Amino acid sequence: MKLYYAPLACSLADHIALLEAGMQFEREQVDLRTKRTATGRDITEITGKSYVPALVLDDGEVVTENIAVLDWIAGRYPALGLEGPLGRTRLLEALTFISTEIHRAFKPFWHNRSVAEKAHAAETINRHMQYFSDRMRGDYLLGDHPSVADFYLFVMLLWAQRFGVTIPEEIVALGDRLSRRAAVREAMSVEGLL
Ligand SMILES: N[C@@H](CCC(=O)N[C@@H](CS)C(=O)NCC(=O)O)C(=O)O
Repeated sequence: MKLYYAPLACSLADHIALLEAGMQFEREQVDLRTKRTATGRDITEITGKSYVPALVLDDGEVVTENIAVLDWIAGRYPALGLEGPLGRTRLLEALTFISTEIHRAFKPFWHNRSVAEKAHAAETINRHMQYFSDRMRGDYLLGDHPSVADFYLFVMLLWAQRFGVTIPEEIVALGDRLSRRAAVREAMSVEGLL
């Protein structure tokens, strides 16, 4: 199995999740500007979408889209998911909220849009983070143990720090807890983020 990732990209969530799950995997960095992988391949040969994350499974199947990759990992390592009749639904609900509302809201920062657009985006991001903060019932996003949704949110926290976006204190504290985990430190170290 091989993860194609880029430093500080949303693929960091999958990187952390694979390490947390103790899965055996290779990893290869992708330059998102040139679309070249570290071994000189064009990422478009691996995934026609030309972006990360892309997870190539042992049978050659390629899984893309963060929600799908994280759900796949949680399916194989249920400790990173959520128990109960609505467990998977709640997990997908959180992952989708992060992907389609929070991740997407960072676009004005990545594309260096106007000050007004960035201010509006920062307000949206803070409001969405507050939604999570108001509903946390344990040390982590969905309870007492970290799920793959925490790792995706963690990447959003790093982005918020990078762009100076204010986020609720409870979510900052969640990020601090996550950043002390061995898997998080290893993934960040490999990606050159420490
Ligand atoms: N819909 C994709 C989007 C993934 C995505 O936004 N990847 C970014 C990094 S965070 C990327 O590779 N961007 C480079 C590009 O689109 O050219 C998903 O949810 O996984």
